[in-house]
Parts: sequence; structure tokens; C-alpha cells
Amino acid sequence: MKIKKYIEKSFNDGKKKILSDLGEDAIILSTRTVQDKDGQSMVEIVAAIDEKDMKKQQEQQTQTAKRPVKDKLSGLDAILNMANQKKESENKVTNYQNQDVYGEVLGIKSELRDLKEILKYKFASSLNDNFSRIYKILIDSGINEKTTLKLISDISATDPNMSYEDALVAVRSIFVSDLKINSSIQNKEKQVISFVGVTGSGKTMTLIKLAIISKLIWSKKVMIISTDTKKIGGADQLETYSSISTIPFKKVDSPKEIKKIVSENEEFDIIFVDTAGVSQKNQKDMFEVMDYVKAAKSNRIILVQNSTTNEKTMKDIIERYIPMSITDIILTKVDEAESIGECLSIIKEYKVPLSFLTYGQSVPDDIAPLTKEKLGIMAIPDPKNKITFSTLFKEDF
Ligand SMILES: Nc1nc2c(ncn2[C@@H]2O[C@H](COP(=O)(O)OP(=O)(O)OP(=O)(O)O)[C@@H](O)[C@H]2O)c(=O)[nH]1
Ligand SMILES: [Mg+2]
Repeated sequence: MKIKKYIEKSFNDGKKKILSDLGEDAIILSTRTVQDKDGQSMVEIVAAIDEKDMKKQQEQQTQTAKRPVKDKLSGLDAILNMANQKKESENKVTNYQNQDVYGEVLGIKSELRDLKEILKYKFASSLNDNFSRIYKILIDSGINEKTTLKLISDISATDPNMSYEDALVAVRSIFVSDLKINSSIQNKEKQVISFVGVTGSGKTMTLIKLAIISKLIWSKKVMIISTDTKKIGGADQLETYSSISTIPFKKVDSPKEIKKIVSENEEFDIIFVDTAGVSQKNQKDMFEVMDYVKAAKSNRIILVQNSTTNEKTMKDIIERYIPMSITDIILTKVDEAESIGECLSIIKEYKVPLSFLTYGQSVPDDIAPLTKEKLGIMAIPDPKNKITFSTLFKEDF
């Protein structure tokens, strides 16, 4: 038996020392607190080991050291394998759990879709097949539920067993009946037509389309004036188009100047006035535009309105432009709109006449005068027989 005394700062320090010195088989015989020569508190541990045990330990250590590295790592491999297996089985559980959650999410999504469908067409089930189809078309056209139900109730009151085709014609006719339309330009003598609206609504492009049609198709003597001094190059595009189509063009910098030019050019049948796009929320800019429009003695002030604008914004724009004495509205970019039922419902509300629709960037082709019948077909299209704008309005001018 080998016995050894250790004096260390802590019991743990002592244990570590014994382990490295005597090995795992050492036994602790006693412990006590003592003071070193500086009076500091220390731990005294007396440990012992059987000399045979110690020899065995040393032999084992030598063998381990001699074992090839691969061999030594095999234990580690086994541990790693076990750890990997555990991880794999955990992953499997997580994957199964993920698949379950994914399946559930898909289920919820599909239920939500069904629910949305039911809510969107919530009155469809209470109608007969034909009216239910018409009801869905009206809702899909952006016509609100209240108007849709009123339209269905109006047609069913006339004939509750109406065919689908007759019902479609009937709802179209009722829907457009209170829309005001004013597409005539060619019949009037001497006109100054000003185009106003928010930025980018399509004023300049619509103006040039109508100016070219007035000149080439209606044989009018036409002139174009640009008041767009806000934007750098604001008048350039118009000037280029005017020059290509040999329409006299002037650019003015003040209301005084436009007044002078209009009075000096009375020989023209139609003077088209382009204005700068201004936000409907900016009163100062709107007043500036109005100063030009009034100075030009405009007898037609057209609000050029993008048909893809959302309901709330479109209402705000129309409400703020009505005090500017707008005489009619041109709906632009209907080729980009999902449906036009909603904008037509809004325009009906304000009782402002609609004069033209534009449906593309091709000059002067993509613009059309309106009839109630065509507006009805566009606003409430038959999903089984969709007609493109260009087909519907072909050769209308
Ligand atoms: N798809 C489509 N694009 C159009 C239509 N009308 C105009 N645009 C495009 O819309 C953009 C704006 O048109 P503009 O005529 O410059 O609009 P604006 O109102 O004069 O713009 P501002 O003068 O900046 O206020 C241009 O890229 C036009 O080509 C249309 O009916 N359909
Ligand atoms: Mg412009």
C-alpha cells in the first residue's frame, strides 16, 4: 500500500492531483483543514493505493498508448454512431411532425379558400342556377354586393325563370342605364378641351390620340397647347407627336400666355390643352392648373382617370376634381384593369358623364367612344365568351 499526503487550496484541487498521481483506484483516507506558513487556509488529504492496482493501471495505460490510432478511435466511432442514430431518429420524428404540420396548414388553407368562396358568393346558393351564375359574374366584375343583389332582384322581378343569356343582357342594360355618356367631340363648334388629372393617369397620351383622330378622321382644324412646365421635358413627348402628325403646337409658361394664344387662334376648331399631373391632395398645384384651364376659357374639362385606381382613392380624386368644374371623365388603362365594374359604379355615383375609354399605348388606336351597350358588355363580361377591347371597339371612329 502506498500512502501519500496532499495539501492543496481546495478539496477539488487535491482530488485532481490524487487522480493524476495515484490513478482512479486511489482511496481517500482522511481530509482536514490546515494552515500554511502564511496562515492561509488549506485542505490536507491523505490518499492511498494498493501497489498492485497501481501497476495494473500503468500497464493498461501503456497498452492504450500502443494501440493504433484507428483502434483507439473505434470507441469514439461507436459513440458517434450512437449519437448519429439518435439524431436520425430525432430527425425522423421532426420530419413526421413537420409533415403533419404541413398537411394541417394545407388543410386549413383549403378550408379558408372554401370559406372565402362561400363568403364571396354567399347569396349564390339561395338563387336558382341561372341567377346564381349571373350573381357570381357581377361579384367578379367588381360590382358591390348591394348593387349586385339589387340587379338580381330587379331582373327576377320581371321573370323569375329567365334564361342565363336573357338575364345577362338584362343586368347589363340595368347596370348602365343610369350611366351618363358623352363621347361627342366632332359635332361641336369651336372647342377648348383641357385634360386634367393626377400624375401619370394618361392625360398626354389620351390627348394626342384624340387630337390625331379629330384631325384625321373628323377633319377638324386642331391645335395643341402644353402647360406642363412642372416636369423637365413634360411637353417634349407631346411636341414630338404633334410634329409627326403635323398639328400646330405651343408651350406656355403662364395663364396670361395661354389666354393670349387661345384668343389669337380662333380659326382652330379644337384646341387641346395638356396640363401637369398634380396630386389631388395638393390644393396649391390644383389651383395652378385651374388658372391655366380658366385662362384658356376651356369649355370642356376632362378628368383623365386611371381605371386601376382603388375605390377609395378614385372617390377621393373625383371628389376633389368635381369643384374644378370637370365636365366629363375618360377612363384610361382599362387593358390593365382586372374589371371595370367597380369604377363604373363609382362614376355613376357622382353622375359625371363618361366620354372615352383607353385600352393601350398604341396612338391613336387604343381609344374608344362609348355606347351603353358596349360598356355593359365590358363591365359585365360573359366568362364563356370574353371579348377583347380591340375587337369590341374595332373601327368605332
Ligand atoms: N396600358 C396602358 N398604358 C397607358 C394608357 N394610357 C397611357 N398609358 C401609359 O401611361 C403612362 C403615363 O401616360 P401619360 O400620358 O404620360 O400620363 P400623364 O397623365 O400625361 O402623366 P403626367 O403628365 O406625368 O401627369 C405612359 O407610359 C403611357 O404610355 C392605356 O390606356 N393603357
Ligand atoms: Mg403628361
